[in-house]
Amino acid sequence: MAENLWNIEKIPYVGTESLRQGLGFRYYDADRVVAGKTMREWLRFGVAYWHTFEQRLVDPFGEGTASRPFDSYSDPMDRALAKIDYSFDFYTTLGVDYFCFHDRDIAPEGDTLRETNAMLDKVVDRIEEAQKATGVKLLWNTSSLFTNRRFVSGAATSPFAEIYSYAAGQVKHSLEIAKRLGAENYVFWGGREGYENLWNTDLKREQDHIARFFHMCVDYAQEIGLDAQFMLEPKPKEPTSHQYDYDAATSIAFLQSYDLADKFKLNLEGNHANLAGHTYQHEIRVARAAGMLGSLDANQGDKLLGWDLDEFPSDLYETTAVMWEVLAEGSIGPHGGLNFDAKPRRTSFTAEDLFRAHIVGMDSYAAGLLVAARMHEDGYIEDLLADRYSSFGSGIGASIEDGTATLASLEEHSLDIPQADLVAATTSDHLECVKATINNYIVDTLGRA
Ligand code: XUL
Ligand code: CO
Repeated sequence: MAENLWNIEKIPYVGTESLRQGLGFRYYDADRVVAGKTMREWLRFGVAYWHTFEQRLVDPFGEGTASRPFDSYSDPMDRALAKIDYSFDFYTTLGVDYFCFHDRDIAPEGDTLRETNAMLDKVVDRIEEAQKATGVKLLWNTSSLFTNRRFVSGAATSPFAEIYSYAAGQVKHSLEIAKRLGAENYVFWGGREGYENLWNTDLKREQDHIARFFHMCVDYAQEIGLDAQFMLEPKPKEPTSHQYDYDAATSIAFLQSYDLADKFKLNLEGNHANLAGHTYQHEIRVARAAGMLGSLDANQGDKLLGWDLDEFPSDLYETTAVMWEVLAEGSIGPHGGLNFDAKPRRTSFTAEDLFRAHIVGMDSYAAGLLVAARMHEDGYIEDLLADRYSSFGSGIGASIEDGTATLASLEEHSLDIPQADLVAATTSDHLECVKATINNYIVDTLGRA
């Protein structure tokens, strides 16, 4: 394996002395033990191949600005192979243990699926060698069933049977690659699985089709002995005006109604949560409540720009909330990690900015972990919740929770209670102080880190 292709030294942990962020971690200290596990074990960072090595930093009004060390390769296959070397050197220089990719990120397409698969396999050979040489692992792979124009109206929900069939063949090969590279998870993001307009869409038929598609995938994984955790990745809109996997709750209901809930978990993304009108914490909490937390695509949006910006996470309030949920759960998911489904802004165009952006993302999550661990240690939220729901611990509340209450018993209990006593049974939550206390935990914990 060629080394130092990016001309950047291994990123060190430098601590918090300097306030100016550079090419070093302030908070992410991989082997530091926090709440019983190392930071590396809690966070399981992954690099998203499509953004970090493919993204040219285009926006709807302008061409790409990215400057990358592999730009000089003109032959698509030479370039694809060289990029694998660059990517593994990137992972080891940064110190991340995982990566994620779509089939179409890593190799060019031929004219037929057979030709495409042959090219893909050559690149996968190179990945397999690089994984062996470096120990870097595949958090998940996936199939791009949305980029090519044949997927204009979806893949497993396309109204065109030829396209559905092609997508199935494409995914079959991706599952074989997952098996070969030891993928810990396998993701299905419904790229164009949704509709532009309901008048020309048979919604029920399309949902039946995609459910059938997932059952075929489950069957094939079993057939080839692939034990990667399958995950759906919810997103409400963009590219289609309505995506079927709208949010965590919608995706869970879909999986339950098509008998797929025990085969899938969810891969949740911060910016997607916001597009659905939710916080990232909300999506994670909903998945946790259903036992469906699988993995996390770590990124954030921008309140002033309404689309899926995929910015690197830097919002400490959000990383604290996410890591609070993860600590409460015990892990990100059975095999989950924090995949940076994120790209630098168009104005951060140097190759070095790729490192800087990942460092900020990793530090923001390491900081969130430190704060959340302190909150759990103090039991602040746990105490607050115990107090807020304490009336369900005995008397009429206990009868509701243990299932012995009926409408009649509750009516009997309530008939003669005066309004003043009912009002007295409610207490203020002092919500502003709750928010300020979380601020205090952030400021104090990071001040001492
Ligand atoms: C798109 C998105 C995808 C998935 C994988 O918004 O998040 O990159 O993570 O297909
Ligand atoms: Co994503």
